[in-house]
Amino acid sequence: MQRILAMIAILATLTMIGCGGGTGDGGANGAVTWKFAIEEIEGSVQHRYATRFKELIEERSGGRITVEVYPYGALGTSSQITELTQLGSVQLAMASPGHLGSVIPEVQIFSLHFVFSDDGTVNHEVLTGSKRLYETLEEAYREASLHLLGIFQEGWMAWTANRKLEEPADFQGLKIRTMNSPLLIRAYELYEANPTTMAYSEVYSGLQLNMIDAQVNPVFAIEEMSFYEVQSHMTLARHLPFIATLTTSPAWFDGLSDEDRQMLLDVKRELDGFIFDFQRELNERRLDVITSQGDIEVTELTEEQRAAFREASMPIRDQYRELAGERGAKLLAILLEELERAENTAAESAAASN
Ligand code: 6CS
Repeated sequence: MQRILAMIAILATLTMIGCGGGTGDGGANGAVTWKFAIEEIEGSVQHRYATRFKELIEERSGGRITVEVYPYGALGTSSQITELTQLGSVQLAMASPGHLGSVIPEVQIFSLHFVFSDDGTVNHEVLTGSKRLYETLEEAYREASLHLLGIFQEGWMAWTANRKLEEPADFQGLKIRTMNSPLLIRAYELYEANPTTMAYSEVYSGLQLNMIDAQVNPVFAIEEMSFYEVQSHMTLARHLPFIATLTTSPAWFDGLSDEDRQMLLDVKRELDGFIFDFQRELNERRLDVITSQGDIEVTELTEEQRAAFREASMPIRDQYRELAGERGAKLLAILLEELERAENTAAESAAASN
């Protein structure tokens, strides 16, 4: 019931600000508005993505297109934003795979621990450059009434907790909040934790009131959501980069003029590199804030400690194949192959430059 009431409130807001009609061919000069909902607050990686997107689209369309950015909270939770995109009430929205797992099981490939390269540049190349990965995943998005426009990283996920987390056994019984995805739950069950899901906006109070003991998010988010203020330990395990996807309403995307669609694709391509550099710098800066201002012990796991987690996480690959079916198995094979190829290329060019 609460969910239905929340959706009604959001739809009422959209009606007030003018949803459908405002996005069509618009007035006499063809003016249109593109509504862009994000899952993070101002100052975040997604916010920088959306504001740069707005600047570029408005500039290149000569002011004909206005992009309205709705930060986290304005139009509801991640799941509600996804529903609005499926309905076509917003044209563009960020959708973290961590919240999409029950809608698109295959996307949980981006929640697998210790599958990605330790080298962020290698991950970047594969996530933004692999046509096979994109096309296979886009098929699955379409079946869920979404169009997949882009995939990008927001930085390594880090664990914060009220205890040290240096080996899988440290997770035993730990009430850790994860995003709302069946595979993420299973991933932490493999470490014998007691995972639970809740909305992003409730995590801070959940930690403060000891309803949960731990959470997992990229460093920039741990800083801006103040999670580090209510936790005693932060662990950098590089088990998984936080990956976001940019989605659009399929009907809207297909109905764009050739010129506007090309402009959109060009801007998206430009943002691939822009956001990769931005998140790297932002995460570094925010880690400095946490270590210099926070009363939290920050630990970077050694390779030996990471190896113990990697081993404990291995069964998750079969669980993913089970949950995501044939297309999921195909996606995992593609991802592993592409990562290996990109790592070999990176190693070759490093050797050549020595
Ligand atoms: O933990 C979450 O739910 C959220 N974390 C980030 C960094 N972005 C969006 C997501 O909803």
